[in-house]
Amino acid sequence: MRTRTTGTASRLSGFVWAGVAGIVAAAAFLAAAEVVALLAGPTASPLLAVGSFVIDIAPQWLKEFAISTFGAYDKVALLAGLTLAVVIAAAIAGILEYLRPPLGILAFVVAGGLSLAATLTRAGTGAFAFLGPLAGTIAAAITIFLLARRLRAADRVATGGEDAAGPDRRGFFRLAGIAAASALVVGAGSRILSGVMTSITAAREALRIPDPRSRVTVPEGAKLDVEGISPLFTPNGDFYRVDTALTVPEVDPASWRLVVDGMVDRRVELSFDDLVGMGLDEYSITLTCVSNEVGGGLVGSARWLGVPVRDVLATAGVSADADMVLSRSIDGYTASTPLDALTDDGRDAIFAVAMNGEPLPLEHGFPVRMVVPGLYGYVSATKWVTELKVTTFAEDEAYWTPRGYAAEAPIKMSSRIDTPRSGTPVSAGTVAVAGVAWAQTVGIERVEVRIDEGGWQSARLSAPVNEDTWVQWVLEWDAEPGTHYITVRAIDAEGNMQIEERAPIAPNGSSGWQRTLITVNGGAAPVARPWTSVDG
Ligand SMILES: Nc1nc2c(c(=O)[nH]1)N[C@H]1C(S)=C(S)[C@@H](COP(=O)(O)O)O[C@H]1N2
Ligand SMILES: [Mo]
Repeated sequence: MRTRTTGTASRLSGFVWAGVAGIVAAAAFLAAAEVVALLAGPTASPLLAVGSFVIDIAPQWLKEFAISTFGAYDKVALLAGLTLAVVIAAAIAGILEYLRPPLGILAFVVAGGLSLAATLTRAGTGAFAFLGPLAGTIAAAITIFLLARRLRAADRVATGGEDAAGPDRRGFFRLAGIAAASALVVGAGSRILSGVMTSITAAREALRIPDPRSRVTVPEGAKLDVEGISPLFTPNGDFYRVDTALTVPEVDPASWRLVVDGMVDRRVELSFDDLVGMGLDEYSITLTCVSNEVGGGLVGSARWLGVPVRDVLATAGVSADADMVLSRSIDGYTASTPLDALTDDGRDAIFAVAMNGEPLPLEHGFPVRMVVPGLYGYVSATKWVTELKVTTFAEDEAYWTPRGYAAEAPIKMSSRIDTPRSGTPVSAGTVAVAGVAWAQTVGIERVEVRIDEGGWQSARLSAPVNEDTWVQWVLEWDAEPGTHYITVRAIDAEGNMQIEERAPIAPNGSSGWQRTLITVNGGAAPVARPWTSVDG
């Protein structure tokens, strides 16, 4: 005999299992879409399409929050959040189908429609991209239909007085298990297979880049030997990465083309071999992100092998009325670069194909990206670049322009303290205060350091590689026990002082002098006042 209590318990467990059924159906959706994406092209993968869509429509403050909170893991956080949302929504759809069929199926159809919309709005989707979400929706609808039906049948058996673990509930578990297992196998299998099939990594390893005509000369004294200072050239593995791409675009150098069109005499199309055949040289350039806070890490230096953009533009013949070049990436990202910055003889704007002695890493734009000294990355450093449209600022707008960032954005001179670090106490005595400073296209003349409210002292600079590359600086400090503020500022080769006034990263880059609070151990340390604010 069943009592009222077990009846309620069975109802409750019915809800739970209906939720599980919804999640299994969602897994079936993803697995079916994934296996179809294998044939229809990688952009048909619905979770990633929805993720990319979210990145594009997310308000600017949210993106800034994500970058500042999760740093390089911002995309991992996005995917985790998205997965959680999908799991919750799927469980609700399962319960709906259990209580009010076919509301659950309807929910999956709506979700399928949304993911279809997200997929179709991706740049570079193939003609069959719709097949992924379609297959997913069908798989999910069938799964949820069958599972919820079993669950309801099991309830009827239970209310009819039979044991709830009777044949129908067993049937539900069997079916749910089979569906979940096959979703897992099919989903994971196609992911792995697609990794093997589109092995851009192999293409990159096989790529032979011709020797450059010239190499960067690194002068004696260009590298200071200080523990904790940023290396002169940032190793590729440590180089910051910023882009809107949820998955790294896979561009085969064999089929890569660069198109130059717009306000030109003739449209030009170059293959990878055509480009590197124009003659490679090595350039040392420090790249900086507009999102870099004062003292932040979104800046790095590398030796790039590249071809001047001006040489490529010259083959197309640029109209005198143009004032901007809109560079476009394979994934649809665009940047607006002033035409002058690309054609000036004095500025080494390049198409880069190699970074620190190897082909561009995939996440840094393989096989070809732009690098323009003196302009923030978002207005110049287009990765996976495939098109240059010669145009005007009046006519065209780049990705970040309607999202709260300036259409033109030269890099603001800045200086950074690498060591000592706030939060890592040092011992009293001689302490090397050191870091880097950059003023691309002009060069750093002097770096000055102030301890507490003392006078400004000139730091020793490394020998500059060129005006486009940061310099290292160091100051020996006789540190006394206690807490101390260290402030740094730079002066460029034209005598300009680094801007003291603080500015946020939007709309055109942060400014201000970095000030850091350092604890020096040893002796009787004065007690730090708790109300002292830590700045920078
Ligand atoms: N295709 C593409 N290129 C891009 C971006 C992007 O989102 N997509 N971001 C730009 C920004 S904001 C910066 S700061 C630099 C960063 O280059 P890195 O990731 O190699 O350091 O790339 C630029 N090029
Ligand atoms: Mo950036």
